[in-house]
Amino acid sequence: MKIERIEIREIQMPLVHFFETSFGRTTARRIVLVRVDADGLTGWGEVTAGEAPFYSHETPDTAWHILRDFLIPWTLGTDWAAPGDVAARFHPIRGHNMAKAALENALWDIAAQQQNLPLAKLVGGTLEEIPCGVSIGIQNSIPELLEKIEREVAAGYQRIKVKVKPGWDLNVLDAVRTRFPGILLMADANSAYSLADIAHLKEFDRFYLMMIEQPLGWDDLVDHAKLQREISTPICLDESIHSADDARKALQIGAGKIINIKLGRVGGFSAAKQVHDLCRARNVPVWCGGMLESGIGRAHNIAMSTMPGFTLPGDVSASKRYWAEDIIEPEITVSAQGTIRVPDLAGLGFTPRLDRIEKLTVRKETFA
Ligand code: OSB
Ligand code: MG
Repeated sequence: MKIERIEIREIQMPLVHFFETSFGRTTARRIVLVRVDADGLTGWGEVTAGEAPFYSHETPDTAWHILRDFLIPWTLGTDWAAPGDVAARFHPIRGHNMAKAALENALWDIAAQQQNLPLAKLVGGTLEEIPCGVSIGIQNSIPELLEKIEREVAAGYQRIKVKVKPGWDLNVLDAVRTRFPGILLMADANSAYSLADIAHLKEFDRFYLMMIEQPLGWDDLVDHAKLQREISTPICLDESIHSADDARKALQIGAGKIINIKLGRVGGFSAAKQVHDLCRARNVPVWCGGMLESGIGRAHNIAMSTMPGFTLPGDVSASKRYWAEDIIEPEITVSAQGTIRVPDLAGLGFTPRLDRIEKLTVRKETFA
C-alpha cells in the first residue's frame, strides 16, 4: 500500500450529555481525524485523546504535533506491505500511542478494502454480533443516576458501568444495588484511590461487582497487585496497560484479573491484537474500552471487539448516546438484546459523512 496523501483535521462536537469521571467533566469533544489515501482507496482513523492530559499525557494538540512532525513524514511515500508494519517504524517514539493508533488504524481500513474484507475479519474477528455495555458518568445526584441506569437497562444494554470517586462510591453503589440487585454492574475509578484506601475499597466487595476498573495509580501495577490480594472484586486494568509487555507484567504479578483494551491507549490494531492474544493464551478475559469516540473510532472498536477473547460486554454503545448527529452512515445502533451487529461490508463498514465532517472542521492540514 503506497501512501500518497495524509490529511489531519480537528473537528469539534458537543456531547448530548456531559460525561464526568473522577478526573473531570467533558461537555464537548475535540477530535483529530486522520484520512489516508493510498492505491486509490481512502482509510480513516481517530485520535482518542481527551481534551486535557488527565486520562493520559496525550491531547489533540500533542497528537497533532506527533502526527505532523514525525508519524506522517515517516509514513508518506512508502509502500507498506501490511498495515501493522508502521508499528515497528513508529516504535522509536516513546508513548504517543493515540497518535500512532489513529494513523495505523486508517491503514487497516485501507487494507481491509483492498482485500475486500470487513475490517473485523482482517483483524482476526470471529463474532458477528458484539455484546454491549454502557459507561455512565458521575451525575449531579443519585436519583439522576438511577434514572439513567433504568433507561439503559430498558434499552437492553448487558452491563452497567458507573464511574466512582471518593464521596461518590459506596453510597452510590448501595443505591444502585438496592434498586437493581440483578444487573451486571461494575465500577471505574480512573485512579481516584491509593493504597491508603484499602479498607474502604474492601467495602466494594459487598456489591458483587463484575470488576473494579483502575482503582489506583494511572501508571501503577505493583500497588494494584497488593490490593488484588486484599479484595475479592476482580481488578480490571485500563490506564496502566500500554502494550502486551505491560499486560504480561501485570498478569505475572497479579495486578488484576481482567484487561480493558483501548485501541488508542495501546497504539493501534497490531498492539491490540498482541494484548488480546496474550490474555487469551492465559484465559484472561478482555473487553473493549471507549473514549467517547465519534463514529469512526466507534467503528474501529466494533471491529476489535469481534476477536474471540472479547468475552465481556465492552463500552461500545450507540451513536445517539453521545451525538445528536454522528459523522458516519449509518449511525451505530444497539439491538434490544444489547448487541451491535458487525457490518459485513468491506473496510470500516460505515461511511464517513464528508459534508458533515467538513462542517465540523476547525483546522486541517494536508501532506502529500
Ligand atoms: O476510563 O473508560 C474510561 C471515557 C473517557 C476517558 C476514560 C474512560 C471513559 C469511559 C467512557 O468510561 C467510555 C465510552 O462510553 O466511550
Ligand atoms: Mg476506564
